[in-house]
Amino acid sequence: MAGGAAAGAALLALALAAAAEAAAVLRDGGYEGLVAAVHPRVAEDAELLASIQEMITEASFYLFNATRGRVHFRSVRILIPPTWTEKSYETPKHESYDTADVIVAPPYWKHGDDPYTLQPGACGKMGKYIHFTPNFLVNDYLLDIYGSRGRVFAHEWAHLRWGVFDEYDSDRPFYVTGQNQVKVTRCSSDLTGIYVCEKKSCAEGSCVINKLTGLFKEGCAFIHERNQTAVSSIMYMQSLSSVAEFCDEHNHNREAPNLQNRMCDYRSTWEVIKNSTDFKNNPPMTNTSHITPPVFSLLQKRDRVICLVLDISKTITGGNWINRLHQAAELYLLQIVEENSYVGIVMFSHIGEIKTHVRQIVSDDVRKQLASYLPAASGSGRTNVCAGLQLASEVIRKKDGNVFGSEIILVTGGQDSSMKKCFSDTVNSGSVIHTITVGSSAAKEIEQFSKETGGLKFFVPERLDFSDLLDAFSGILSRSGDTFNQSIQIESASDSIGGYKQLRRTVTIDSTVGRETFFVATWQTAEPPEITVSDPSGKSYTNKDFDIDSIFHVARLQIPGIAETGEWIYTLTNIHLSPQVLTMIVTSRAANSTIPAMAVKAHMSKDINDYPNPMVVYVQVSQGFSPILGANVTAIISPENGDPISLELFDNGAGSDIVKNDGIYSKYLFSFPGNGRYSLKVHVQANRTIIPQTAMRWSHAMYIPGYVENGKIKMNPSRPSVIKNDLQIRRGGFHRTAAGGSFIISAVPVGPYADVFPPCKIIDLDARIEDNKVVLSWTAPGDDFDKGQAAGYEIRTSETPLELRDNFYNTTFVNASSLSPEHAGYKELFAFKPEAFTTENITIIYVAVRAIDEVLLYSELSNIAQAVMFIPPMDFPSSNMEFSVSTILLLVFGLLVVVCLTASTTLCLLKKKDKKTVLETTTKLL
Ligand SMILES: [Ca+2]
Ligand SMILES: [Ca+2]
Repeated sequence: MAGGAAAGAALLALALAAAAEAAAVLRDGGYEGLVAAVHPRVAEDAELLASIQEMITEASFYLFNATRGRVHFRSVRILIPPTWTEKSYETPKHESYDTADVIVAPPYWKHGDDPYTLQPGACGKMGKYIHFTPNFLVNDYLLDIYGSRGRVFAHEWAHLRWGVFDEYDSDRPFYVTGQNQVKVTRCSSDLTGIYVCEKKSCAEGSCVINKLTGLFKEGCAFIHERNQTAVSSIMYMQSLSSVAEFCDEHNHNREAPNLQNRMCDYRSTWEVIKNSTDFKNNPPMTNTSHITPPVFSLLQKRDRVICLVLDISKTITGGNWINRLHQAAELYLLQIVEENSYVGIVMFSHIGEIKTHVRQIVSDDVRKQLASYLPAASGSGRTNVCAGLQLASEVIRKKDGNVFGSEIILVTGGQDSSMKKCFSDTVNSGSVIHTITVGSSAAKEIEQFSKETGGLKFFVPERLDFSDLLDAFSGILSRSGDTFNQSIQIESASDSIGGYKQLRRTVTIDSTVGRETFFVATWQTAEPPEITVSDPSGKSYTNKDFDIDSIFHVARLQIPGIAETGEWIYTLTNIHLSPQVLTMIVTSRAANSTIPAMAVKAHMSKDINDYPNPMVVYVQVSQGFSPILGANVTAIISPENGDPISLELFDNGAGSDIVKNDGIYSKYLFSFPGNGRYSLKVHVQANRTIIPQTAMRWSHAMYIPGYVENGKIKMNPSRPSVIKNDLQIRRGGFHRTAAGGSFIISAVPVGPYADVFPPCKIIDLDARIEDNKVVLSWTAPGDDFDKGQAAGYEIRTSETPLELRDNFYNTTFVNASSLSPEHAGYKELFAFKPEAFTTENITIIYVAVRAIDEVLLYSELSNIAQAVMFIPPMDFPSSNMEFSVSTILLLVFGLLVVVCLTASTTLCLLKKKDKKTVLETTTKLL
């Protein structure tokens, strides 16, 4: 991909897919409506489309066999970006780049074509999307490195859909077994191959054992035989032609220190897959002998058509609904909605009225003209959502006769029992419906419109004096992947300010944003507050620089050109005696089309939750596909009534956070003041920007170093080296806010509340051996999930992980009474001398921990940690093995000349006399 390679060299403005559920649905053993979307920055290439189809077709048959006739792909939709030539493609309905199962986009880091799956949840939870690079799809030299594309697809699909993890581990490629043998982290352990050293770091040119760890030193790689008899596993090395199955309970390698074992409690991938919703709800097909290849449809969305459908029947006690609605919808039209979109406006109470048919936004004047059509007065009391939706359909259809792929932004707060009348027609029309539900009296079915059409949904509490409605509108962005043209919310602050008092804050504008920067203030009284905004150079803007709308109480300032990078200070002074709510919203857009802006996405683990089950709040902070570390992330969760809940989120690999330092911050949410709707909003702030350069922490396809084929080693080119520094730290911080949608809570009892919340599961338990002692470390959970302080720990050990998992009470108890738990989030350290080590010749033990709270509620069992007692190696190899070793090494020696010629950057030396080279599978190999 010539264009793609050039594009890949620069960091591009890429979107991370939003938090929507996977698009594909499983029916009668076939996945239907799988969406693969191409990023608008990918150069047009028909080969790419052919390759996607070929890949998924191959995957369908492969997966059908691997799952023993349970699943295959029946229909696939490929979403072609609007940047490609217009052809006779179909028009998408609800599909979008942001909600696709599979995205094709330039690489996530500079040299990486590793396909990967964004998988932020626990074992068995669905991931967000699979990312393939254009290079991976069209360049055949990568076939040797990753194996056939269809098989890679099957591997990634298992990550995405069934929440299983990789069975290799680049951090721990080798391990020492209970029999004191060095082995390769793999599944199944029937796979054969030899050890080869491919780096200068190997002293004698061959694999050397580090006497301290018992493992091979860096640079040693295990090179698999290309022709094997082992059939497992797809989550390890699906590229091998013999591999056609997942590891199951019979051949699963329980000793391998990989993510699958750690995350899934030593269950095999097949056991986890069998337990997935897909498999539980879909019995095996009765006739499994024959399946047809998937059917592909090619879709392309040209114009973005939006209709605002605004409820003017709503009343709010002590507030002015029309004012609030006007302020927020105007903000959307003037600052948020992307250039070139077509926008129309409908309002409704008991009847609907078309305010304007669609106009294309080609200038600021069009934006202002559209805003002039916004409703200025409230309507009669009754609410008739269908009246509004029917007119919206008319407005959209008038553009070019087609409703498919259009968007409706429905804002409503009144009671309406007649929604059933138009529900199915609306949902089936092909429009995506984004809903903003206001207050607690809104009809329960509103969110169903979003759910059924893949739209966004927001909730705004009745306390309309805050900025929630403005934030909801700010969160409705195009979902095409074109982040360069999207609005970015930098600041959203609102507070009740006393007479003659000030709202004064500092907001950092970073170098990735600054184009079309707006400062917008709102207030309640007749006269505006005194406003000042100072830029980093000290230049001040005051009321006279603002565009002030005294009817709707909005003041707007657009900073000319690109807003200066640095700290901006704003002050709103209430010039009245009585207190009033003042708000300040700052939005901007990316400064540069080739440098992605720092972006924030927030979502909840579920849409609907029953007390006392916990939920998880996730916030992803990124620049393009690169994670941003070290940010302060605060989530604000607002109920229908009562005070908002504030939570601090962490990216520490503990509690709810599955992976440390991946830019995904999280926290448990479990305490709710009542039933009903809740909204999520996040504030992200950092004083400096930290981006790891080398991290590839997500579930990704293996970069295969080479194969042994017919007794000869054939190495692939080494992975392109990356910048040595692990972290890139940039001067200067940033600010962001984002609306994260809404969710519904039920079954919350009326107080007083008993403690029904156990400590959370410990997921980062680590065990190592020091001086005949087992040293454990983990992050402390709390009394309630990850909050507070637990009362104690129960620690047990066993020689097998399964005994700990399935029979915890019968395993060896460790006296931990001296251990008093730390506050949640702090590190625990505990050492003990295991009895087993003193009495028997045992070198490997497994440890697990449960935390206990004040009312004797137990946490789930922690991850099961493995500690290996290393005894310096026996004399390797035995005399009859030596023969084998020499034979192999001679072959290797003959070959590496070739390898060295073709891959000159790799220093490949192997000497035939190294006794420390352990050939685990010698007999099988020869
Ligand atoms: Ca994380
Ligand atoms: Ca508790």
